[in-house]
Amino acid sequence: MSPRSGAMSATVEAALGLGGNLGDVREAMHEALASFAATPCVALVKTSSFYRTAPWGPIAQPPFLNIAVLIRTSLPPHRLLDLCLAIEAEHGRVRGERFGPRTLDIDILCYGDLVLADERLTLPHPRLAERAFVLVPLAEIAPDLVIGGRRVEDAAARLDRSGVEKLA
Ligand code: PH2
Ligand code: MG
Ligand code: MG
Repeated sequence: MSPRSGAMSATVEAALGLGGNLGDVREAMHEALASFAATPCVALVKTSSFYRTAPWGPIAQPPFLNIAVLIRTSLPPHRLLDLCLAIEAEHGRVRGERFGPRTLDIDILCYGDLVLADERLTLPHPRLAERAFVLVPLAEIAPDLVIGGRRVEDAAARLDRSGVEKLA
């Protein structure tokens, strides 16, 4: 079968974390999901509920909206990163302060079992294990997924989830 025959070959399951706290983040996330779904080499598998989450990190800022998404993709990891950055840019993302407020952040949490670290990308995401705003939404859609040797649901259970509120 030729690689142009339509079906995605050699796909990998990847998990993405989306977050934002500036502007209409819910709308930005719906549009981002539509952009992923419209990309030929990407299929949406599952999307979590929306969560309102207390800001994590050293900066005082408004609460975030966070979701997790499972996709299947035939894009190699750095092309998937390019796609995530392009979708962020469509939503007015201006790279400001590290860990600071943003319209839409799209992080690759894991890409199959791939372990990788270069100047652009570290997989699995290096701060996953300490972030309830990532692991609680991800545990909703992929409790049995194993990242870095630990089930997502078990990793989420170790964290203080008091700042993470599932929205209706
Ligand atoms: N993203 C950050 C910094 N802090 N806090 C929450 N609750 N959610 C986020 O998505 C988030 C954050 C930088 O990527
Ligand atoms: Mg982030
Ligand atoms: Mg990011």
